[in-house]
Amino acid sequence: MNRYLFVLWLCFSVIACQKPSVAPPEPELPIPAERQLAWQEMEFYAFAHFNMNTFTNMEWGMGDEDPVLFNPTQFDANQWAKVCKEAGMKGIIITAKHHDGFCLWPTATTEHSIKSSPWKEGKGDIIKEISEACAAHGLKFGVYLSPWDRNHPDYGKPEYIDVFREQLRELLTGYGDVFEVWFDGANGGTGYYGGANEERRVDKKSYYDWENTYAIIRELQPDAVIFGDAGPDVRWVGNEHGFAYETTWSNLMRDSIYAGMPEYSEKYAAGQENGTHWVPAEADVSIRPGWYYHEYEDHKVKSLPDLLDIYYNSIGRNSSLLLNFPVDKRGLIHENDIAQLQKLTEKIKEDFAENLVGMNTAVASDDDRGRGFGPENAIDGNMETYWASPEGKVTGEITLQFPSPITFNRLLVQEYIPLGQRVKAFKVEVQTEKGWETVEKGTTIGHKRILRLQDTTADKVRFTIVDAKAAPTLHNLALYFAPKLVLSPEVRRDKEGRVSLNLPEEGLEIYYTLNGKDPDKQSHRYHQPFELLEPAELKTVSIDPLSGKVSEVKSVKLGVAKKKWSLINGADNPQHLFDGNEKTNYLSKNNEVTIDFGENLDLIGFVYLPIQNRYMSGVISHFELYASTDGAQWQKISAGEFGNIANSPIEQTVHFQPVTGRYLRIKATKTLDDRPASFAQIDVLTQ
Ligand code: FUL
Repeated sequence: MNRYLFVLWLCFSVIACQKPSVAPPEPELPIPAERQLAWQEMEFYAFAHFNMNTFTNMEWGMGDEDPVLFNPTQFDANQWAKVCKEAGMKGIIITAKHHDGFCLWPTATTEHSIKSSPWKEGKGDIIKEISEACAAHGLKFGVYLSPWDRNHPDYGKPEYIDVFREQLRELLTGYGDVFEVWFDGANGGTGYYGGANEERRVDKKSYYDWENTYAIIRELQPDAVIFGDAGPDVRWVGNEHGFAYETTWSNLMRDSIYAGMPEYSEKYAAGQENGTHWVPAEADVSIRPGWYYHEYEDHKVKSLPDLLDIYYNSIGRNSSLLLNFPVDKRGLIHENDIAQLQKLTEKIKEDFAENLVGMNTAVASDDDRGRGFGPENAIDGNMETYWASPEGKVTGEITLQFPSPITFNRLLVQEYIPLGQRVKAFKVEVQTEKGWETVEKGTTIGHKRILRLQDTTADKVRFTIVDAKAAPTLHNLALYFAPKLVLSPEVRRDKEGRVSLNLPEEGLEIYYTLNGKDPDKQSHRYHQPFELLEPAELKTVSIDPLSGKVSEVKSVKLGVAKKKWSLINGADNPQHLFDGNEKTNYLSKNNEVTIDFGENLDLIGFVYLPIQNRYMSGVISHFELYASTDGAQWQKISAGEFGNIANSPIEQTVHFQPVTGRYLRIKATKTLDDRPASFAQIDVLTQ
């Protein structure tokens, strides 16, 4: 063979070896469009609710707000972008206009915008600064534009649709690439509407003529995905707590749905196996109870266990995660929110630090399509290659064999979605002395499915697709060992004086002391709730027996138990006052609560935990306290105001001169909203 022919032969052989020698699976419709595939890769990105509501302490503004109110003191788009980038988020979607109609850019369509605000003397442009900061930090940029506009005089009339479309054009032409356009399903109702102050309902199905609005987006930003209840590209997950479903299809019966339809969440949000269009789910959730900033929620930023649940129940269930920051009045992401976000990011990094399926793992399948579609493609780290069952076969197995036993508690699996979502049922098994044992069963996979499993040790793991719509494909199968989340236990004491210590994760040991010393492995080991009637300082710690990692010590000062306490002349549900559960509330009848301790106590203080609900009612701002030994003669022991309780509804403690009393009366002389006084919990301090 001459040299030229040899080189040609070599090239052919190399290509022939690499290229699959059998046909790839036929696409199983529906399949994602290019723009959707690019979006699927993003997985985790930020929502920023920052607009007029930030300055009026509202969630839904009425539309009559004075633009003069919009005036952030330290707005810094780079701070937002830096925080998001460092957390591994891939983009930011900003509320360019919320329901109140105030526009964050100098639009030509209305005077109700940043132009009329004092910020930068009306010459500023928040959208410009955010889009530029995103570009500078390598983040994608998206816009939320509320279809409902409670300010515009023409809302509800055909003329408004032109205004809305013009606003969209401005946003899609003036600020570079847009990755997602977000349309809210909340539409129509009361509003100011240019001074009309009336209710305007619209026909959600026809008023917006969505098809022609979408056409503008396709023309100006062909790569942008459009979000709405019904897509067309990305759909709402159907709740605002950030959870997708055990069974989550990206396929949707799109033509049966319109934005804001009442039965959407129940009937459509999980997608449908036989859905006609590819419209994957996006889980939107705020890091605080509200979407907008309220100082009174500074202590309510979601905990790490809550954020982890959101992560695993969204990204781990075939959905993306759109995590909202209620940007504060300064124009910054609040430090409490950043702290929690960082904890989440670090924990996720830790959980997925090392894929245990590696170079030394032997992989086999019961059957595959042939050369180019073998099981090695599911573990090669290459997202373009995949394992596939033969055409017509709707099951399949991949077995992983490790040189020595591994311990894992996370399984991550991905279908090759460019060919459609196929898997309907799967199971995970490990080989034990007794044979194959099932560790977990599941339904859908889609773009990504992550299972949180018990710690499992084995050297052979089998992943079986039990049923699928068509020959299954997998392009990634990985196992991880996530270290335990070693947090100090939550302490609760109920009315009977039973103390329980709770952790979000199983498998940790809990130790405690009652003598003021820091607990360690020599201290009391907690197994079940125990009775503690006397006042004590309870210190607790949790320890991971595997890694030896120890949590911070938590110290709680417990007063006298409430076993003998009773309420005199109370309203319904008196137990809610003393049950140690901050999620239940007691609503007083007459702004007064009188407690009988069942014995004389040497009182030195009173503790009030106001209602912790998202929407508060009856929060006490002014109070008087009275004590009595016989329930007849009353002595006033304290009176005052809970100064900042509107902004910071945390536990309030009142200290007073020592007094002996069997009875205590709390009189609410004023509540914030003049509704009957409410209580999440009350307690007393004794000598
Ligand atoms: C909802 C809106 O009404 C909320 O105010 C918030 O913007 C949330 C993301 O969507 O439908």
